[in-house]
Amino acid sequence: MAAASRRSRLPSRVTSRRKRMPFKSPFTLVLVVLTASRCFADDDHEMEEFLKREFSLTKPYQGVGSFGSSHWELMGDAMVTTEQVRLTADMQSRQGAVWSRIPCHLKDWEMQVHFKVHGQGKKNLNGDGLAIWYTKERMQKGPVFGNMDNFTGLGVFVDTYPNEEKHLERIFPFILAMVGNGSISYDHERDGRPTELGGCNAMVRNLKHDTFLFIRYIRRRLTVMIDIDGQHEWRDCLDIPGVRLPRGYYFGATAITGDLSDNHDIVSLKLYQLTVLRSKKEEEEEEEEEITIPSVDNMELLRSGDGEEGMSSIALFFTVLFSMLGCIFLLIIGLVVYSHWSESRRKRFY
Ligand SMILES: *[C@@H]1O[C@H](CO)[C@@H](O)[C@H](O)[C@H]1NC(C)=O
Ligand SMILES: *[C@@H]1O[C@H](CO)[C@@H](O)[C@H](O)[C@H]1NC(C)=O
Ligand SMILES: [Ca+2]
Repeated sequence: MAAASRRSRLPSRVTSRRKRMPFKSPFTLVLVVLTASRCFADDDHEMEEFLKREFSLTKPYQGVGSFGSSHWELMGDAMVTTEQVRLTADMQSRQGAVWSRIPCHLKDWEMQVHFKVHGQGKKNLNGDGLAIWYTKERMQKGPVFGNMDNFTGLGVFVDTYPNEEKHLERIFPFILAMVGNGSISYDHERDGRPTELGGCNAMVRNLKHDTFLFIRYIRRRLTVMIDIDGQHEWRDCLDIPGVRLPRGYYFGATAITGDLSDNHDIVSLKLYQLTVLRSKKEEEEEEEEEITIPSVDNMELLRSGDGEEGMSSIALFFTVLFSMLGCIFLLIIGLVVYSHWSESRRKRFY
């Protein structure tokens, strides 16, 4: 379709890996593929990246929001200016979205999101956040950062408001990823914790410098990184293998405000096609089991980990409480026994 061009701005991790990956012969390639088992599987493959213009949204956003040539469609309160696509303005009860019109059939890809969240509200008096999507559905309004609930596919949320008051250990804004299969609901009151794949905190509001979010999907491994400190360095946010996403879904970005608000801006979305070398065996395996419903391997493990974490602080509290009570109890028993003993000793002596 559109002409592909080499990317200019690479996360440092990828750049360094590329340099030391020249496969000299098919033999070394096979060797590397064989030895590079699980942990390093995704990093030790040579990669090429091409910007796919038809899935990218960049200045000057030509034709976006009008019928006709644009590959992107606006919805709700979203509007285009010369500087950004503003999903919502800093006003109450807004919903806005921008959706790709073309389904994406790429196997391995990388989405670089240049975004901006800013507003008048003081910390925790702003909301609710924005989301980046790769889903079967498109152009649906709803409660999940402006998209429908029970979506099918991947959502990466920049959640700027803590709805659940209890999680003291979690600092907001918080970036969180979720995979839906059409019947999994996003729990807004709990900031999506029951269904999260993982995430990280990210102080992205009201910054002078540019902020980026980076979503990479290679060989069923989902990696989210952020560059928000103005240092042009990517920081890991989450990295999860065994994420099964069907091909032919749509990219989109949405945002929502409620009682609290913010400007939620997309400066650019850049999608890169990744050309990843696969062994014959891998190719065959992937051909055999075409993914039709999104899912995540070992989701129970991810969840139980979270459960234990939640338990542990309560468990710790009770452990400390009961050991203190136990100590006091033992002390009293000890004192009673001692006084009895010394009394009886006195009686024996006199
Ligand atoms: C979606 O995921 C839930 C929870 O993992 C599961 O119970 C349900 O069967 C899945 N639905 C489909 C259509 O696969
Ligand atoms: C989402 O799915 C859940 C569980 O399958 C269901 O109870 C709920 O009504 C659904 N919500 C919507 C908006 O479809
Ligand atoms: Ca929230």
